[in-house]
Amino acid sequence: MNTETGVGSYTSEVTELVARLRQGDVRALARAVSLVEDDAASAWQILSCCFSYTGSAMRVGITGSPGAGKSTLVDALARRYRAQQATVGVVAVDPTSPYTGGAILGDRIRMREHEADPGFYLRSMATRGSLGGLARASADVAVVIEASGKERLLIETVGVGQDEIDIVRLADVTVVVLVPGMGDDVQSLKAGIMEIADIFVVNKSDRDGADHVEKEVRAMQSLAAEHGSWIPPVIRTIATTGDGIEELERAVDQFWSWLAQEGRLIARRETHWRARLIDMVRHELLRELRGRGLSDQALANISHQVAAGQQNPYQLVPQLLEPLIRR
Ligand SMILES: Nc1nc2c(ncn2[C@@H]2O[C@H](COP(=O)(O)OP(=O)(O)OP(=O)(O)O)[C@@H](O)[C@H]2O)c(=O)[nH]1
Ligand SMILES: [Mg+2]
Repeated sequence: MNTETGVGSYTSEVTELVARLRQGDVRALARAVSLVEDDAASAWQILSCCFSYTGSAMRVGITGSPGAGKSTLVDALARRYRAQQATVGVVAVDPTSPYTGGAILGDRIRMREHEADPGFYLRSMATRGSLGGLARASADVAVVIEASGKERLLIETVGVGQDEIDIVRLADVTVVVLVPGMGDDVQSLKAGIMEIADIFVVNKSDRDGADHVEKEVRAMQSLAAEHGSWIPPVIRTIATTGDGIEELERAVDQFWSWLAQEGRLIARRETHWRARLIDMVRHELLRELRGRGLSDQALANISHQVAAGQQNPYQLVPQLLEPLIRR
């Protein structure tokens, strides 16, 4: 937290950078996203400044097993939105591949195709060793991209672990992508993934077994709890040909309209923010402590001393926090 400039006032660099990205300057947007992703010193100010321009975009999360066709679906959806003049931002989070991995490379190629289109922006992200992790970084990157005026945010992530489920919680609408065959038994899917689905997609419906997957999902729909009057539909698609994309788009719109009623959207975002706020506090406290010398090495030394019984953690932690809470 930058206390020098105080809450609500920004350095001229930050004001200028955000003004430029708001005007559609793609380089400024890319720079701001990088600063935020790297958790640079100016990140907090950039985010604070950008936040006032967020809240109205529709955030659609697309998750599913590796290779299920998420990117192809995201691309197809993005094209439909662009054809309707809606601006689109994509955050593609790939925790499994190294930074130079195939998926990211593929995403770069996708981006190049859209390069001439100022109404489209894609950012690929992979795991960084940084504090706070990928869920925080992707949430922050989404804020910056939305502030650049994108009306639809598509968030792609491999649905395998808790991290990815946290990322999906960023979304207002969650699409879970399943595929026939490949031993991809719906029963073996984590219940967590089933529960977060607002819409199921059976992609690669050109393959044998689409019926079977659809039947299994319908049989397990009781797991898709807490949806009240919304029954998650099952949409069949062939992302590579565009078959079913229109139906998917319609289902997303229908869910969005359903969310808009009876305060559901606010309730959903509130759940997201409850987790995020705690995460932000933890992140900032750790950052402050690191700024005061709590390096990885120092942490290792302290841990060693505590393990060896030479330090009392219940005394140590209040001591560490003391300078931060002193008025
Ligand atoms: N036959 C068929 N192939 C598809 C379909 N959709 C996608 N594919 C192919 O499946 C492969 C993986 O597609 P991607 O869109 O990269 O899948 P992904 O889920 O984004 O993959 P990761 O991000 O690596 O997890 C590509 O070769 C696609 O062309 C489909 O509906 N039918
Ligand atoms: Mg992908």
